[in-house]
Amino acid sequence: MPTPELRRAHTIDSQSSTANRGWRVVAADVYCRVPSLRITMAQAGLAIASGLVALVLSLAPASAKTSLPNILLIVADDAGIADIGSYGSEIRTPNIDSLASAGVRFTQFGVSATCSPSRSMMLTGVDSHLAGLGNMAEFMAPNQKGRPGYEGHLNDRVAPVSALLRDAGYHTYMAGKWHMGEEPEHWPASRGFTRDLTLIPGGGSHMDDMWGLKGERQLYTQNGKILKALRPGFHSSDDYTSAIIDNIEENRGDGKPFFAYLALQAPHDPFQLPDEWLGKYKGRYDQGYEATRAVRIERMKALGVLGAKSTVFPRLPNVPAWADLSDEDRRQSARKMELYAAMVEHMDTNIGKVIEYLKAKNLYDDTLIIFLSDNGPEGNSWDVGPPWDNSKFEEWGKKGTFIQYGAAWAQVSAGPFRMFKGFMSEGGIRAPLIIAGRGVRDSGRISDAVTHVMDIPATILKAANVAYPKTIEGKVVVSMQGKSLQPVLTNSRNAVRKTSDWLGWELFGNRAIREGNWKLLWLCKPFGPGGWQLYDLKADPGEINDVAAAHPSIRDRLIGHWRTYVKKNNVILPNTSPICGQVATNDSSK
Ligand SMILES: [Ca+2]
Repeated sequence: MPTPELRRAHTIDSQSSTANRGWRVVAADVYCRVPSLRITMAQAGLAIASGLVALVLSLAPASAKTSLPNILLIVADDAGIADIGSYGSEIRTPNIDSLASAGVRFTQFGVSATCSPSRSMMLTGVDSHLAGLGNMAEFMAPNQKGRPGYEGHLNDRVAPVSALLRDAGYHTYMAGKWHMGEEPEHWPASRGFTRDLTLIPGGGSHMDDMWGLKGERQLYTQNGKILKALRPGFHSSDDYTSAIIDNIEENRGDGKPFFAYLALQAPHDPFQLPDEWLGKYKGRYDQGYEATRAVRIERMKALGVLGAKSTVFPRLPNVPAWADLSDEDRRQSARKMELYAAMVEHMDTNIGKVIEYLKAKNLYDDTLIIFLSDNGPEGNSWDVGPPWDNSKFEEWGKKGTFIQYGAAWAQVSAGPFRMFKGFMSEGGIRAPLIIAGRGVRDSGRISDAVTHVMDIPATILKAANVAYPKTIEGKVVVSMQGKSLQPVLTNSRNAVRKTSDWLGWELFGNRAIREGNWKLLWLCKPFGPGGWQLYDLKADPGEINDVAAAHPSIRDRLIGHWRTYVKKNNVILPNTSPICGQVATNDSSK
């Protein structure tokens, strides 16, 4: 592979102060949004009823070098666990799959149900309700505003792994979507990244037009300064990847390791691709979503990433059977999935460019590579108006069009799991996680260890031999909650938690507690009963058999964990939520 040219084609505004941002992003322009999906009570009946020196010595073989590892963190935006080839997808992802072959695939990896809460935990190792993203900034409820943990950006009581690694002598590069604060003091450049190419808000066009949901101009930065324009022909996956490679190449060989955060915007909607990618999956989805989903689930079982007797959450009541669609509806629906699949493969191709670059420069073996998705697939849809224009079918997927695939195909992306992005059921909070490279032993393993996105910083800090601090810039830092995945990566133990350890979730008023294979779930009506349900995720990953009545003592113990979780993390249930409407804020038990 040729040495990448350093790109300086973006136009930088040398003034980066807020005052110069006359086109400042409107806070309501949210992409990482919440469900507009609404199903009726009757329809929902189905769902309800079915109701590193020391570390180097331990991470690497004794004969291995004692230098610090490079770290590459690759994040897909809204990719479902079943969208990745090595997790059962028909979508071609050979490069991500090569990481799976060289490393470990995790099957029980928990994230939050939307972007910014997940990302806050992924960079800090601390629960989102303590890190400042107790709710998404865009949906902060009146009773949450102004409260600690609900700043809507990474607050000053957490220590981002980027800042800790920078202070430990790492180069720290970021390219991609940020979504954790829009003021200059919140930007990546202010939170530990020495180089960046960043889409600051939660989403937008993948192309050079910089459009937000209403066609307004989105805020981008490069190395801490506002970008006035993107390179003509820009595509998010191509350009973020090039930026990361350019950054690594620029300082290669200077003796310092790097931490590179490739925060891809794909396959988040709008589905948009370079022209040569638009026809990649033509005709591939004419069989429809039920058939595609069934094949994926069988492949997941055959691959061993899903138990052979696993339950499957049924097709949602508001999703019509493929056979009942008109020919024109089938044509349009299949085309949306063709574009989505191409988004995933195009993203994978770019990930392949980084892997190829690392191998060509003899950096691969010294790099710990982490791939994950930040939340479940997006099953909710926007009503998008002008200037977006979807009126010409043959133009779909090009600049200026806004294609999204809706609940039916999101259920395909979620495999057997219940619901999708925005929900605390497994379809919203179970994501692919693959870790390969330096320090990972015994390639091609599948791990069912219960893991969480808060474990990512703990794993990175352990690999880099950096201690988690008690204070940062004179302020006390919230204690690390994540656990290093090192025991699993070194294949010394297939667990980082005891079976009695538990994890908690809350977003938009919906809640979950996981202890071993037990999961306590609270979904508001009509998505759940507006009360606790209990599931055995080993037997029932589809969360269709509520066993609370059969196991009251387990249910009550996990409710106790919920109360502890609320207290420990200062959880304030929102008094209004985009999914649940009015939430009973004092309801902590039933
Ligand atoms: Ca996301």
